[in-house]
Amino acid sequence: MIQLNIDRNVIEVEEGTTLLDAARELGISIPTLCYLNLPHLGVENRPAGCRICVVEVEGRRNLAPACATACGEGMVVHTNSIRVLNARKTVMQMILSDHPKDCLSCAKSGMCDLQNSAIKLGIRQIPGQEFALMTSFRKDTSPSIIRDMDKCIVCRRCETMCNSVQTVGALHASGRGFGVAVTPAFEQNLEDSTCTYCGQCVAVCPTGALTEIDETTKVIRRLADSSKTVVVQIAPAVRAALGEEFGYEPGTLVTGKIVAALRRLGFSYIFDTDFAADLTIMEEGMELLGRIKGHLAGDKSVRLPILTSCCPAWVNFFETYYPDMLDVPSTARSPQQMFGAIAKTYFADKIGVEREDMVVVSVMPCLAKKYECQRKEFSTNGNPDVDFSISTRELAHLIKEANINFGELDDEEFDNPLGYSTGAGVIFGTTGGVIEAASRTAYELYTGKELVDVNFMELRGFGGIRTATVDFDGLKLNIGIASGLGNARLLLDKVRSGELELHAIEIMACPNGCVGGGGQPLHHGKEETIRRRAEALYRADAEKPLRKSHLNPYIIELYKEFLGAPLSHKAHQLLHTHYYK
Ligand code: HC1
Ligand code: SF4
Repeated sequence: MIQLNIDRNVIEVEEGTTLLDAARELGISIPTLCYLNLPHLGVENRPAGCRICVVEVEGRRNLAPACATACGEGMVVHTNSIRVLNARKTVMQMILSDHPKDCLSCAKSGMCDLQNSAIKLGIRQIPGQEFALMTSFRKDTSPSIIRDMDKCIVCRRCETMCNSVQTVGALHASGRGFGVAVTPAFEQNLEDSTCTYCGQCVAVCPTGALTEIDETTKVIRRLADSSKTVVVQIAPAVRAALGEEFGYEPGTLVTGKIVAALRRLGFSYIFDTDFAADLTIMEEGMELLGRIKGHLAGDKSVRLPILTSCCPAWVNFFETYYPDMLDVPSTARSPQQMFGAIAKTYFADKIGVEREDMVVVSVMPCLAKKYECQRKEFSTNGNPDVDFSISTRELAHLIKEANINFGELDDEEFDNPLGYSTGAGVIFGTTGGVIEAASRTAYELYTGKELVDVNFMELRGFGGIRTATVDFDGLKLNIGIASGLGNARLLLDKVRSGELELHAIEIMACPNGCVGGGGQPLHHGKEETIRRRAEALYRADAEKPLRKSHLNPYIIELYKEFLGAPLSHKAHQLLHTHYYK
């Protein structure tokens, strides 16, 4: 153990502890900007690049970055001496000297770490600004994300997320001095890189350098167009997180208030992606059972395991890295896309609206859903099944912009038929939820028996890679679950090499599933926030009168009136897809 003195407090720490961690243990807050510690993901970003966390160590000539300086025996440290405060201010002024000053119109305004740090440090002027040459980079726009490197402070948090957590490797720092920027290889556009649009880089970016494509203006225009019927669907994970934008604790369920807010915003029909999640289970569950039965009958052409395919960043990832395994994922479309296809056929017919006059908007915790809407296989004659996908954050902006007092809204109910869901549809939003939902239905359809306890506790948890065996009345099904693309890669490599034999695998690109999505209120990867959102979804499930997708009366009606049966020709046309190398 090492003993040192920080701001006149004596503390004993283990060897290797940084000054930042030792100070935090004492309850002393040292500001940071580039530093990001996500122990549950096994990553710590501390390039010691920003220098905002400098502290004074007696006997040393230079100030030391607290995030990257190990405690030493007998050290005497001052975290807020005049010298330290002056240095931090100068460092901030230098960072700002090469940073755009358009905070008022920046997408991250109000939630920007750089802006907040500048406020805390009392920055009122930037000396020499009139002579400074601002570095300017071209903006890079992709279907989901905008890169504005003028606003990059080279904290490299995005690199850590993309490379160490997601193992995608789409972003690297390049250049020197003022010309340094974080970019895909050869400075190509994100769209031409291996980027999956998972949005995890956006979730940790402390400035406006990485933001989502904002579709709210287009949505407002459609809402103002009286010739359009604008239908909205809300993804499972949104209801457990949107409240954070309005001062609620993480994990507060605000489903009824979201419905009420969307009605006030002028949407014609307020529906639930959870309905489509129930539909996904019907299609994917039948596909799973079909493959298992074929496998048991000795059919060598049957591919197992089956992989879930509802996460577009994951689809993007396996198309890039596992082109030899494209027949393994389920062909079921994601709930977002199933919803769009059903809304613009079955529901449009029901209410007598032409496809071209219906606009489908989705509210998603995800940025890759924007890209998914644009995949050409999800459109008819150029008319997309889902017109616009906005993130949870964008919905919060819409509500604030419309001056709606969210906290005072009374709960309202979804419209039917596409607004009714079972508890199985709700848990899609957290890691393990899709495979648990599928197991509830597949169990009853396979065994013909009632599943009394629907809680498959063995499939729940927050570990990045999990395996479990579920018992279908004697048939043991080996299930794999991974969240985070790095974990997905580890799991899939084992499947590819034959080291792991599984029947079904659920994969979600974002660590801990959609609750931790890149479009959610900025969580900076904090596990506790994401965990509480997940717990909220399990609570919502437990409170539902029906908890098995195949019992959803509106799903039963949909098959009876329109689709026929799961995996029917029509179901294949509207609800299934294919993948590209
Ligand atoms: Fe998800 Fe899904 S669960 S992918 O995480 O299958 O985004 O919430 O909407 O489509 O239902 C996201 C969440 C979401 C789809 C569903
Ligand atoms: Fe990497 Fe995901 Fe960001 Fe793309 S969206 S650059 S894959 S972290």
